Amino acid sequence: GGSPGRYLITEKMVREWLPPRPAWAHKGSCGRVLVVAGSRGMSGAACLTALGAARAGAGLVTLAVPGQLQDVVAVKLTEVMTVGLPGTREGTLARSARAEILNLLERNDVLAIGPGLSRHLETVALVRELLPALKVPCVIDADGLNALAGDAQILKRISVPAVVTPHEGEMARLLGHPPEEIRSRRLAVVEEAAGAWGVVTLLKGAATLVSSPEGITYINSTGNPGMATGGSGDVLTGLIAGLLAQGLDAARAAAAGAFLHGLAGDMAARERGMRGLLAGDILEMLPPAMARVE
Ligand code: NPW
Ligand code: AMP
Ligand code: MG
Repeated sequence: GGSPGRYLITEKMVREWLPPRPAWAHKGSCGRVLVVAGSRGMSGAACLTALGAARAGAGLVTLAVPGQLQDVVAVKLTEVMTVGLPGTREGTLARSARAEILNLLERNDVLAIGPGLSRHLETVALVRELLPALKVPCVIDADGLNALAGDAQILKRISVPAVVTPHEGEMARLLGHPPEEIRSRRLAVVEEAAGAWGVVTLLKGAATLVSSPEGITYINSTGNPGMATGGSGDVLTGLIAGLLAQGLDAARAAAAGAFLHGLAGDMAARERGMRGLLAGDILEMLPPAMARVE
C-alpha cells in the first residue's frame, strides 16, 4: 500500500502533542529517565543527554556511567542523580553492567542509551545483550547505534517502543552503505529503515526526518548550521527521552523533539549568532522554545 503520509512538523502539532502540566503534578508524575552514556574522554556527551532529558521536563533524571566517571559527572550535574556502573580498564561500560541497568530500569519509565559510550568491544556486547531485554521505551543514539553496525536486525528484537536517532554517518554504518548513498535518498532511507526495523527512525541533519514503522513521516523545518557542533545530537537524545517519559508516543516524541531542538537552536542563534553556538546553548534555550510553542 501507499504511504500513510508525510507531514511537515508544525508548531501547532507540537502544541497539541505536549501534555499539559497539571496543577497537581509532582516529580514522580512527570516521568523518570535513565540515561546510560559516557566513557573516559566523553563524559560531556553523557551530561548533555541527561540535561536534555531534564530540560524536556522529565520529573527525575538519573545518569549511569562507568564507575570511574561517576564523580566527574556528579560535579558537572546538580539536578541529575548519578550512578556508577561496572567499568572496563579503559573507562568504558563493562558487559557485566547489564543486570544493574535492568535493575535501575525497574524504577524508571524510559531509557536513553548511547552518547559517548565508545566502541569498546565489551560495551558493544553490553548494548547488544541489553536491548532485547528492555521493558520500557528507549532512545538509542550514537555509539548505542554503532554497536549494531552491520547487524541492525537486532532492532527487530526490541519489544518496546523505540526511537533511533542516527546522523548520516551512523545510518551508513547501520545499513552498511556508503554515506553518500544515504545523503542522496534520505526520505526513502528513513522510511525503509523504520519499516524494516520496526522502530521510529530519526535521520538527523538539515531537515531532520522522522519515520514510524506505520509509515508516517514527519519533516522538520527548524534548526540551523550553527547546530553542527559537538554534543548537539546528545542534547536531542535526552530531549526525546524526556518527552517519551511525559507520555508522548515514540513518533511524536521524536518529531516534537526534533522541532523543539531546532527551535531552541534557532533562538540561540538569533540571540548570540550561529558560529559560536554550543550544545549547552541549545539546552539553555529549550525552556523558552517550549514556552513559545505552548
Ligand atoms: P566525515 O568526517 O564527514 O568524513 P562518529 P561522532 C561521518 C560522542 N560525542 N553528521 C563522518 O565522516 C558521541 O555521542 C561526545 C555527522 C565521520 O566519519 C559519540 O558517542 C562529545 N557525521 C562519539 O562521540 C561531543 C557524518 O560520520 C563520522 C555525517 C562519536 O560521535 C561530540 C562521524 O560520526 C560527540 O557527540 C553527518 N551528517 N555524514 C562529548 N563532549 O563528550 C557522515 N558522517 O564517528 O560516530 O562521530 O558523531 O562525533
Ligand atoms: P550529532 O551529529 O549527533 O551531534 O547531531 C547533530 C544535531 O545537530 C542533529 O540534531 C542535527 O539535525 C543538527 N544539525 C547539524 N547540522 C545541522 C544543519 N546544518 N542544519 C540543521 N540542523 C543541523
Ligand atoms: Mg551524535
